[in-house]
Amino acid sequence: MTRIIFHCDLDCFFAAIEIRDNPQFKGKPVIIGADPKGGKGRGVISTCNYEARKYGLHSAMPISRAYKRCPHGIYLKPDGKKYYKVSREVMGILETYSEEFQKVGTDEAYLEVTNITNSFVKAERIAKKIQKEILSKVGITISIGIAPTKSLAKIASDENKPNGITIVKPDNIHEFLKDMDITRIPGIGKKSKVYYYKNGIRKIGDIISKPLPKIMKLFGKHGSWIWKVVNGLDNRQVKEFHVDRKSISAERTFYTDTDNFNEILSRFEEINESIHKSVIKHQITYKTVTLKIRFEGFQTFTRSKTLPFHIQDKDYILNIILDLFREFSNSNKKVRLLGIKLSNFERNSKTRQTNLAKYALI
Ligand code: TTP
Ligand code: MG
Repeated sequence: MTRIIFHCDLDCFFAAIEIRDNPQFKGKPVIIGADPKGGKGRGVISTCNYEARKYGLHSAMPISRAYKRCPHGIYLKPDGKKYYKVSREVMGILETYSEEFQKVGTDEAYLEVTNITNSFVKAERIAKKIQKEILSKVGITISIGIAPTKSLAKIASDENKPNGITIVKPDNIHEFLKDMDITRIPGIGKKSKVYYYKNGIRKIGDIISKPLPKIMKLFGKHGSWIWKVVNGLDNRQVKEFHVDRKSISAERTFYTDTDNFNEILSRFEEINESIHKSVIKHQITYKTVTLKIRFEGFQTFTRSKTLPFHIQDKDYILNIILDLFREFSNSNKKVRLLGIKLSNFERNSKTRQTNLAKYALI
């Protein structure tokens, strides 16, 4: 059965919010990031709007270089709290469209609508409705990719930005991908690209045209995953959390590594909050709580505590997590990733409820 999955990604997210709140910036290059200090500033761009991208500016570019290319741009410092609030508003809207919902970053999420429709025409109508609702309630635009797998939906959402909808049907996968550079595939970054290029593979079509054993011989496991992706065989499920028979977990990476306790605390609260939504939905009680922490440089630790009884208590979990975190609070390294895992659990019958009202008009 063909699945229908959406990948929704907000357009130049931080910049879009600042332009929404300062309409006088509309049509001008707007750059969010470090202070350029007249070209002498240190640090990088977080994001910039599409006008600024015309000058070659992009996320992670040194701000001094950006200033040289675009000195007349409007440079603003990020307002993380404001963006976080907007992200929650958008996610709150998206999750009403399907029970199969997975937030994957501040500005992107997957939705699976297979249980709601098997028609790509109807799926497109749903996507338009999402765009309209987010624009009218939040005031920013979002691009949506619609495809039979998560990775194809992600590639598609990037194809027609801003405010685009791109549909990849099962019989159109190869045509859609074949001329794209391989770096469009999620999982091929700057480093692995070099290796693929060296072996004469530049376009996605170069992978499609080769049999799996040959790709595996050249690129091993990574290659076999990439081959599956480009042939529409990524069968990963859409779900908010990693839930299996034994555990439920969630983790978040900071955009910028931090040692600020307030930021760390609010990230723990955020993870805990979202895990508990699922805990309640799946009627789970648990005994073991695990903290995961990764520092700059990728050093990773886990610490667990097991209780003598099963519980379902959000505040209690946060206390345990902060207790486990104490061991690390004096390390002078910055934190890159935090995670919480609940395990050793008992699970009752699962209740599912789809918001059918949303589909009354589609
Ligand atoms: P992205 O979705 O990668 O970028 P974007 O939404 O700004 O632009 P696009 O229209 O291409 O999707 O990231 C979302 C937000 O995350 C972005 O607005 C700012 C932040 N971010 C950083 O702070 N640093 C980074 O290096 C990246 C990639 C994003
Ligand atoms: Mg985005």
